[in-house]
Amino acid sequence: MPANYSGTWDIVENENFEAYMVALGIDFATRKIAGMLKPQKVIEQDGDSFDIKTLTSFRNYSCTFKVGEEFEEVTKGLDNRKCKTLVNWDGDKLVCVQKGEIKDRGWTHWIEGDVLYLELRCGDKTCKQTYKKTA
Ligand code: YOG
Repeated sequence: MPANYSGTWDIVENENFEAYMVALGIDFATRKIAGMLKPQKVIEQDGDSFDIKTLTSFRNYSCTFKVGEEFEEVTKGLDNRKCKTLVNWDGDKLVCVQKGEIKDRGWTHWIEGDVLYLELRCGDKTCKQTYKKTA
């Protein structure tokens, strides 16, 4: 039985997001707006099937996948790149590799109680986000 990430999670910490966005090539004006946002994750999980929505007042991003099955991800509204994306379990951690133009890109999620962690990696830059469960 894998861990259950389902729920609504509100951001409480967002460390190094600016450097992560620079590494992704996001322009200055967009970074200034994005840096003010308080993203919410709405996660629906059924076993190995995930729907992760990242919601903000500026833009939303939605990603649907099955653990262990590579898919074509287009990071629409983010850096608008195409990746071959694969998410795997590492114990109860969700480890994502986004293969594409940018090397060493991916993210990792894990949960401790009602806290959801997310590490976003782009090259040698890592953004560390923390979310609290609100529903
Ligand atoms: O999440 O891959 O939970 O998809 C990363 C933002 C700002 C847009 C968000 C809107 C990277 C302008 C998704 C931000 C910055 C800045 C919220 C992270 C890029 C553009 C939509 C992500 C995974 C894991 C699931």
